Amino acid sequence: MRIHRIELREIALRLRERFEISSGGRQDRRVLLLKLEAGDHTGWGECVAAEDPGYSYETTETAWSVFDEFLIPGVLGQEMEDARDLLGPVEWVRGHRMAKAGLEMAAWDLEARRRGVSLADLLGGRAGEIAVGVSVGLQPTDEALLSNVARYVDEGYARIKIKIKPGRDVDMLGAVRQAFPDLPMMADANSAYTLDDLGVLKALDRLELMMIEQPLAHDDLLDHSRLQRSLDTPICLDESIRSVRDAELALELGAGRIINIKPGRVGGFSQARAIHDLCLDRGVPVWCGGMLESGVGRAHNLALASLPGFSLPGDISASRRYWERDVVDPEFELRGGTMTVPDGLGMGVRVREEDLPLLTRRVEVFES
Ligand code: OSB
Ligand code: MG
Repeated sequence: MRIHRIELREIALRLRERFEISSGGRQDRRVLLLKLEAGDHTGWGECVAAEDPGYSYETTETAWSVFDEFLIPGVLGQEMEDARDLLGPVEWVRGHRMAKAGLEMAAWDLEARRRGVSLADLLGGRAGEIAVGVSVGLQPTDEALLSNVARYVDEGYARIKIKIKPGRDVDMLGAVRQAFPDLPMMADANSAYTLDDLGVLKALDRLELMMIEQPLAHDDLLDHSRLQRSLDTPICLDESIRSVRDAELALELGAGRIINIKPGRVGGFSQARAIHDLCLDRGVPVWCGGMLESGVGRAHNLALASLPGFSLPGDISASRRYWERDVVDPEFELRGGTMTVPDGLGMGVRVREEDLPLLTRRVEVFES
C-alpha cells in the first residue's frame, strides 16, 4: 500500500473549564489532526503535543514543523507492507515522539479499516467496557476542588486523580480524603517536587492514595527509585517513560510500580503495545493516560485500553468533561463508570468533517 495523500490540520478547541497542572494552565487548545489516504481508505490521527513545552519539549508548533519538513515528506508515497510499518523511513528522526505518534496512530486506523476490523481488534484488545477515571486540575480553593470531586463522583467515575504542586498538596488532599473516606483517589505532580521535599511526599503516603504520579523530574529515574524505596504508595511514571527502553530501565531501577501509558507520548501504538507487553510480563499494572485529546485521540486511547494489561482505570473521560461539542460522532459518554470500546470499523467513530472548516486555523495538503 501507498499513502498518497495526507492532510495536516490545526483546529482550535476551547475546554469547558480551564485545566491547570503544576507547570501552568490552559483553556484554549491547539490540536493537530492528520488524515491519511491510501487507495480508497482513510485513517485519522491526533498529535497530543500541547501549546507550551511544560509537559514535553514538543509543542503544537514544533510538531507542525517536524511534520511539514521531515515526517510527512518521509512517509508520503512510500510503498509499505502494512500501514504499521509507516514510521520506518523516519526512524532516523530523533525524538519528536508525539508528532510520530500522530502519524502512526492514523496509519493503524487506516489499516483497521482496510482489513474491515475495529482498531481495538487490530491491536489485540479484549475488553468491551473500560472502567475510567477523571483527572481534576489544580483549583484555586479547597472548596472548589471538593465541589468538582463531588460532581465527578456523582457522575460515576471509577477513580479521581487530583493535580498537586508544592503548597497545594497534603492539606488539600487531606480535605478530600476526609470528605470521601473510601474514594479511589490518586495524585499527579507533573514533576513538581525533588527529594528535598521528602517530608511532604512521606506525608502523602498517609492518605491511602492508589498511587502518586510523576512526583520528580521527567528525566530523573534514579531519584524516583530512591523515593520509591521510602514510600509505601506506588509511584506511577508518566513523563519519564518515552519508550519501551525507558520502561525497562525504570522497572529495573525500581523507579515506580505502575506505568501510565499514553500512546501519543511514546511514539504510537507499536511502542505503547511493547510497554504494555513488558509490564504484563513483569506483573506491573498499567493504565491509559490522556492529554486533553479531542474525540479522535480519545477513540485511539480507548482502543488501546482494551488490552488485557490495562487493569487500572485511565484518564479517558467523557467528551462532555472536556468539550461543548466534540469533533466525533457519537460523542463519548460515561455509563456506570465505564466507557464502551467502539466496535465499528477502525476507531469506530466518525470525524464531523462538516464542523472542521469553522474550527480550522491552518491546513496543509501533501500529495504524491
Ligand atoms: O499528566 O496526565 C497528565 C493533561 C495534560 C497534560 C498532562 C496530563 C494531563 C491530564 C489530563 O492529567 C488527562 C485527560 O483527561 O486527558
Ligand atoms: Mg500525568
